[in-house]
Amino acid sequence: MIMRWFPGGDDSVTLKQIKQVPGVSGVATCLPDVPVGEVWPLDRLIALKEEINNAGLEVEVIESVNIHEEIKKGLPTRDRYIENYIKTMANLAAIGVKCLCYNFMPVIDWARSDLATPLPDGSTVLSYRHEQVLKMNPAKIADVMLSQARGYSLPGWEPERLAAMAADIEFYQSMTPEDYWKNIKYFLAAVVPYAEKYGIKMAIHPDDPPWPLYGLPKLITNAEGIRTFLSLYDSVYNGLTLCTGSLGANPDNNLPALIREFTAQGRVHFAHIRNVKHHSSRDFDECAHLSSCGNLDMYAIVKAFYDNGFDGYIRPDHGRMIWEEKARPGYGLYDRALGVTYLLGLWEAISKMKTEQPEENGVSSPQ
Ligand code: CS2
Ligand code: MN
Repeated sequence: MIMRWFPGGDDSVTLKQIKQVPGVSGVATCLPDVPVGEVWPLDRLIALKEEINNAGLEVEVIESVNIHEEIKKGLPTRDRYIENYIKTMANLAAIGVKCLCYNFMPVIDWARSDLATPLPDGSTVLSYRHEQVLKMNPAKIADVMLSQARGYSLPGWEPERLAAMAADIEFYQSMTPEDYWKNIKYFLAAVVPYAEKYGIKMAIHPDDPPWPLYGLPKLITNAEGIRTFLSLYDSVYNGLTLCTGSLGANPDNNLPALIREFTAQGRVHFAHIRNVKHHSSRDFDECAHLSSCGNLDMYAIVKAFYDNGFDGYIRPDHGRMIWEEKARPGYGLYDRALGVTYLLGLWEAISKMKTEQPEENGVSSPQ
């Protein structure tokens, strides 16, 4: 069990606080100030590892090394950025990173229409209203999101990416899904052999929200898209971050079934587990992790991971803002810590039911 943490003073949550959340052994982190496409310097990674280890935590997961737009666009200049990506992977391997989360979303990483929607209990959450998002142009979404970020960087919304946003969106609108798949395949063909060599499990994050937006290609949104993705490079090192909050925003996605399928294949390396409250098939609020607070069955979700031998990393995903906390939207300490405790509680109960059942039935367990 790990939690996401941002270094360099770009987080209201401290490593010491994370260390005090029972059951958390490490963090998923990144170097948010390295421009997308540049190599992450080894000396900075060594210092980062030291800082995290000194707090008694591990740094085996990176979230995310973002992919330069020219790779996603399939431009001839992509090779330089792919080379840099591989150099970054070598540096990550040198500090002992085992799992690399990234995404292949064109231009816009995750999108929401509001980052502080009040719930009846007075907490606030990130929310998404499809009509509202369609009415805003993408630059306006960026403004809304950044103005609500309380001064913290928003992962995936890097300034250099925003500058080119309008032109980039136009570029992708004429790209077919087939072409986009080809660009993903080209990237995987270049990078996965190095993931194998360095012992780093690649773990793509699904598109968030999991449906088309502004005519941009959105491919990693459901079981079928994930099957296609995994077939592009057949290696356990080409795997998934299975984010229940992202995939679960679409009520058509059957989360336990999806988790069973890909976990049993050994392709899920990182689980982001959170609940979501549907208002329609395209409108949702984020919510507390508990099953009763949203539309996902968290017991069935955790059980699907457990039953299929999941041995990767888990983190709670976005939390609500509660108890007057002032933090990066989605990434306060309190509600994520409650999420950790709930998820570990489910895990303990499920694992004990499994191991204790045979004795209860009078059947002796195998020696
Ligand atoms: C999102 C993303 O899952 C999340 O928490 O906020 O920022 C996610 O980390 C990236 O899209 C993964 O590459
Ligand atoms: Mn996620």
